[in-house]
Amino acid sequence: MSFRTTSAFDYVEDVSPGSGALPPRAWYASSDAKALPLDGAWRFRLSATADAEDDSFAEEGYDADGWAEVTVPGHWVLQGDGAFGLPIYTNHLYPFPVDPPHVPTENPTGDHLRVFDLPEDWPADGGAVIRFDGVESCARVWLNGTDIGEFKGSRLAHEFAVGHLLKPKGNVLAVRVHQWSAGSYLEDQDQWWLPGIFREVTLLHRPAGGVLDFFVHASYDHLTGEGTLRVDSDVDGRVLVPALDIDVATGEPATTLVAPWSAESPRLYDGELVTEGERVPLRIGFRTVVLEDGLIKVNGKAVLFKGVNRHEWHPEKGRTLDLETMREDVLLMKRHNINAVRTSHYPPHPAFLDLCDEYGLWVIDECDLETHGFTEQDWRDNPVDDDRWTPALLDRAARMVERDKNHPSIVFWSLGNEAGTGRGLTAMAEWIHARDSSRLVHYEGDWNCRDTDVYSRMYANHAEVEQIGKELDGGTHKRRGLPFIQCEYGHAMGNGPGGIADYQELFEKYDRLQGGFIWEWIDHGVKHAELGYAYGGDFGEELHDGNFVCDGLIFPDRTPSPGLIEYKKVIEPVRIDGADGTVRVTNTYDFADLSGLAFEWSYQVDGETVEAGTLSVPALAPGESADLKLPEPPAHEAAEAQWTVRALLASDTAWAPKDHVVAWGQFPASSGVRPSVAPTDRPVRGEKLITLGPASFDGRTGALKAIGGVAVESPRLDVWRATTDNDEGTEWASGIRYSSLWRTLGLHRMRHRLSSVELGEDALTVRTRVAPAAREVGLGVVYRWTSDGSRLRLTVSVGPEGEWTQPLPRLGIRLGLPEADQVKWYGGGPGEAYPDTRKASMVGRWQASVDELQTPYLRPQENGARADVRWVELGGLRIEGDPEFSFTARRWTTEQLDAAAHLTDLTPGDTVWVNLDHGHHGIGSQSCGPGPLPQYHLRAEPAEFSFVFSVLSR
Ligand code: IPT
Repeated sequence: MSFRTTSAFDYVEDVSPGSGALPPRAWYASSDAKALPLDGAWRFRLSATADAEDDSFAEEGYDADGWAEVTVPGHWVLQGDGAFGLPIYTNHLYPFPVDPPHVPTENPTGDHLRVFDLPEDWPADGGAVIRFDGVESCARVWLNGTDIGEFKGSRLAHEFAVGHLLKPKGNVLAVRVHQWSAGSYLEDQDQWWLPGIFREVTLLHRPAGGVLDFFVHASYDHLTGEGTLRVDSDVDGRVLVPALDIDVATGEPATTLVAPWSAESPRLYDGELVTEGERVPLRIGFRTVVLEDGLIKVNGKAVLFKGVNRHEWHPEKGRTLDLETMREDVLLMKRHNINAVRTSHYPPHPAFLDLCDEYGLWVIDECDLETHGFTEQDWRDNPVDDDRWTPALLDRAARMVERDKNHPSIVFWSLGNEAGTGRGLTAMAEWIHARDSSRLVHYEGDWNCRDTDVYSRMYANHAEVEQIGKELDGGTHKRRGLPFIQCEYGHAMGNGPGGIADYQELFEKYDRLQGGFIWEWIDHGVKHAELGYAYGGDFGEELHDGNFVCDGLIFPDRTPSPGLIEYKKVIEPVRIDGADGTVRVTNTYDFADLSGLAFEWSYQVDGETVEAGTLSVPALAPGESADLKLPEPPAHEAAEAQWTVRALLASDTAWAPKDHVVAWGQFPASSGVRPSVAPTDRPVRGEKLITLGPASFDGRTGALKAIGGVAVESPRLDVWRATTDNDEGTEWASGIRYSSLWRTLGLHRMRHRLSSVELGEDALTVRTRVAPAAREVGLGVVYRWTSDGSRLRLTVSVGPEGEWTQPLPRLGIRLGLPEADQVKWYGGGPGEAYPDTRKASMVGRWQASVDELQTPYLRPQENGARADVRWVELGGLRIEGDPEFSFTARRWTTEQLDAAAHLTDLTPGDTVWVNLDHGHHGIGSQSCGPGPLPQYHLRAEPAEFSFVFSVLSR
């Protein structure tokens, strides 16, 4: 019989948070105490198990010359071109047996070594601490051969006192990092598993009489306009705020008139905490967060969160983000009208919170805690309901709150994500409430809201959200008194999310609904030499969740996806609508009046702006509206005309320049004339061809061959689209899986049976039946061609036969053109739009190349449709619609798009395939959430639509 005895490696599987670290405290950059960053190249040795090597590498004089190198901060699996292992992506499944607190014997372990000298001017007196800002998932640390402790809690800071161990030269810092530990059970977030020292390591001098920990309390009384500041500090000192003439002792309150902090006007006052041995800069924002009358109020006002969930992500560096990347996130959010961030699902790099304070974003700071994989066993053995784990949970809560407590942007502490329910969560909430009464507590996993100050849900559908808004949802007594937010909704995976405008309407209609946070900010695609961007499965993981990790509003390179453009429009802080020469402007900010915005009108005829001017709008207060008269419209011929009114920044702000468009509205002034073709020509049968006006058709099949000099792959009915991630759906999350319903029915392999080609007086009529093998259902399709000699009109009539129980993916025609590059159109643009994602589509004249029309979703799928198109010109043809239509144009077929797994699978062919669609099924959000609302369904119903083709003169 053999058994394992206690060993030097037991800490890996120990449920305790660790040993040796200092108590958590506020994270700050001192004005005068020295700091030595230990970033850069470190010696690195990878072992297959935790106990493969002893600790001799930590000894001074150890020869690590033969070791590899990694860059710190960084994840080792993203360095070394695969030599150091590879990333693993799982959503909620643990990539190891659920056997808490045990982890596999195969436990990649990275030994990191760094030798450093103290700078010449490093003070001889005082102490020093070494701070680790983030290490995944468990580390043991030695300095100059002395074991100083070990810790878990990957996205939390840990400090160790090391002053007594330092020497001027040749300090040896050794860090052993294990990929798997007991801590991994608490870190089952939906993201890549990426071991390493991924945030900075810094040596901090601690002067005698220096600052230890401090807590800035800065409240705002909206009735008097006064702010009260009190800085509690472990070490006594003074608090200075020159702009407010404040000079008080720590612990003493000072009250004076102030400008409050809000996400809309993030007023920060520079201050200083001065102790005998140190000066620390403070950035003080005065605001008061309360739960009152069942609402979350800041500075006396209920706020509406227009939020997003942000994971830390960089396509090459993983969760190692530099300051500029963090700033880019914040600027992009601000420029797209986002006012709130949930730091899903762990405390971010502290610098990100500084940026939120500075630029203005409401923050839900979330603890590094998720035990989602236990759902597979009905939450049995869930660590959050097991007292042995509670110290680790409390440690995580304290490390978050203590590190981040001085950020005015944080309004909620979140206990974590998807961890079920249990006593450990209650203990965390109690600790947090006691430590910081100036903020509220969030957690989604307990719908009874035992421990929380808000009723929070994820992916609740519109009907349920409306019930909650109307307070008809029942629930516990406590829950009934709480406001509601959707901490996740609008799953932005691939094409979508659809239906967010319908949510926003509800959020704005019912007071109890205080908004939501789109899931999520960025696609976690990993830059990859062959695949462009890799997702789950691309690294040969035995268990993975595919491209479920690519569900953001921005692509991995941080270019906005259409989802972000749509969200910006849906949440714009000014509503602009109008009719009959009057425009109504409504201020939907929570705090700001409209004095920061300038307004412009323009008048378009057939999509071209013919006149424009400024509009003077009063500085409306939040919630106020004004009806303003527009000027007399210019005289023009009978044509479609619209008013477009824009709200622009009146001057430069910290986050966007003057003239940045914040909001817009468009409304009709006069309607246009539909394209008409008098059927004067008669189809003529030749030897092999039938001719009609400028067109020639195959004499046997009636298929169009050319219009004038433009050869055409004949248009024919098309109902298929390369299924989107939302069409794919998920069994566990939504149960709506159009893709499998449609494929079972055979909509991706429709057969076309020709029944007749009829040459009439003034029309060529081709009758067909379009249906899938093995099924009774079908579509009777009649193509009727007419011409006035120069133009060609096609009218398509569709009549469903049999019993159709499923919606159609799309309904329209597909044709091929031998060459097409530049595309011009009059209709919705500039970006893509589908029935439930079309708020941001603005009617106008647009142009793009065929390549630019493609939206590069990481997993290829239907994309790029321009909606409400009156006409499009491409490949030498002008195509007008009656009624308006939607089009896509690509250098590959729908079938190729459907089959591709990565963008690199798509290679341009010789033909540009053009779909002209009468309708599309809505997009929805059922990759994780509800499907398209009924009004966006494309039912199989009788339909008729026409296109007029003419040849463009070159
Ligand atoms: C929800 C998770 O909280 C989030 O991390 C992410 O996985 C999202 O789903 C899907 O992308 S949990 C789910 C059960 C709704």
